Amino acid sequence: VITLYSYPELFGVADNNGYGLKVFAFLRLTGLPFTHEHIFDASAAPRGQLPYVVDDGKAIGDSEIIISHVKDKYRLTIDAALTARQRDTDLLVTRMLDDLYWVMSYSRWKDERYWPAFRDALKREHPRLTDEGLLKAREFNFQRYYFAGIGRYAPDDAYARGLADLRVLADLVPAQGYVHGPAPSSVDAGIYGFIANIYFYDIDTPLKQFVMSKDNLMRHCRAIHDAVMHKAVMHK
Ligand SMILES: N[C@@H](CCC(=O)N[C@@H](CS)C(=O)NCC(=O)O)C(=O)O
Repeated sequence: VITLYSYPELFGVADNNGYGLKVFAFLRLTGLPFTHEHIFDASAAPRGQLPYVVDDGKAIGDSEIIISHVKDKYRLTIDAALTARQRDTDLLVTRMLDDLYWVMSYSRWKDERYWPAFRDALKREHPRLTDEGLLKAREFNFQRYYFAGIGRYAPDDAYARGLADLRVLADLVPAQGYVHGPAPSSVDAGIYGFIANIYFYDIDTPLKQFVMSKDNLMRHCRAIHDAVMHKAVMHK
């Protein structure tokens, strides 16, 4: 039995964090049963980061390790047909999404233009969050951004990174179907995790403006969203 522990929903998206939403979407696409627990406190997680799963009593952290664990253990075929080259692409995309993660997070917590909208959405949808708790989270994130490097960037320079990442995704995602063909594979769940957390947000950042200008990214995002929110099984 799998329990997924990840951050809470926002703007109709099942997790406001790209990594957690990737695992949620992956599990839903495979049809594997799981329970989803939304938490804010990451301290119980392996390495203190979300998401993590507990599978038959074993705690496993890191979205990529979780996905490869469940693929092995439950003999999932979602990625079985991929070539070595496609697997290499998946790794490159996954690492690039790590870069986009920082820019996206920066836009929410650090850019004074968008922080109020993000804060208000969190407070509206999760009334138990306090101003004090949000301030602490914000200061913690400022530290993370500083040490990761992105915190030393002026907003326009930060967005230049994120927009370069999004441009590559816009070139990769086809007009119809999914990255590696007519059915989604795990890389589509990963892309959804991050794009949905931009596209469905009512916060008009440069990242969102870019996504809104790309029909293929929007279509891909909506297709995965419909599949995972309505529990359609697209793979056995
Ligand atoms: N490589 C990890 C990254 C997960 C991650 O960055 N989680 C962040 C989301 S904000 C987190 O839990 N941060 C809290 C912390 O670092 O203390 C994965 O793929 O799951």
